[in-house]
Amino acid sequence: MKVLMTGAAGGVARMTRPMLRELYPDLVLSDVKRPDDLRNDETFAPADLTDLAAVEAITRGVEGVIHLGGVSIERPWDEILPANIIGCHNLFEAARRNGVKRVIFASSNHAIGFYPRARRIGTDNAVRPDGYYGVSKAFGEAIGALYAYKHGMRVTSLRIGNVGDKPIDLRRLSIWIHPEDLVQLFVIGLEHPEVRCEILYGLSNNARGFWDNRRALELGYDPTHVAEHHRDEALAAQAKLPPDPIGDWFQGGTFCADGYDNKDELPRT
Ligand code: 15L
Repeated sequence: MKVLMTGAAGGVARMTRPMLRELYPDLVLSDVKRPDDLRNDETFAPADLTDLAAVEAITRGVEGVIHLGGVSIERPWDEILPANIIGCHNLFEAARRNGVKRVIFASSNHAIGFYPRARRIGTDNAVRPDGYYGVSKAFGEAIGALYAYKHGMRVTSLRIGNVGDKPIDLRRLSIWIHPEDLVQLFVIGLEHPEVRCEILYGLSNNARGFWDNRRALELGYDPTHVAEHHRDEALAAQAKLPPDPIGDWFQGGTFCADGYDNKDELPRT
């Protein structure tokens, strides 16, 4: 299967590329800039996501896309708009024109960041973005659904928590995903015959998880990494952080606190 990965110079790509190139030897990597750890045996095709013709060129002959490209943190709207809204539309439209069958969209927990941590949510709850970045992820899920239902593309939106070797604080004990588990979800999105239009949560085996990920489990997801194995270290790191009444309340953490000026009582639902 010829797979294209956008955002190949970013952190999530760096952690997952070594595993993916074993599974998909024809993996093509794309980004605006060349990954500084690019190997001789990796194929790199530069493209700016805001340039539809360029995105059409890199999706030609491709069967599946892992779309990690765009801005990956909260930024002003004039940065989010081109990279994450226009760029995401270009990716889906170019993929449609080229008959790409499968797209995995890297959504984020920040599409639903304004749910309180005490509430366990699934994928039927309405989005509650915690910034422009979260809005762009909700947009990506929506345009993915459009291309799935209108054009028959098989689309998987992964609401990724925090990718890394271990959870780094209290919130991450709930939302952490190890790169090996994330690769499992990529493979489900690229290959599982039942995938039509899915929203799955990207978290490892986390006892404190905020999310009901039953659909991922139904599709065979079997996370092998256990957040609680890192509990003491994560809690020690948390103890060094200053209290944050807003960020500590909501699932999205500091993204929720950033610019928060809602004078109402905290929502309790
Ligand atoms: C994300 O969506 C970001 O891409 C990542 O940098 C982290 O901030 C992560 O969420 C998180 O919530 O920890």
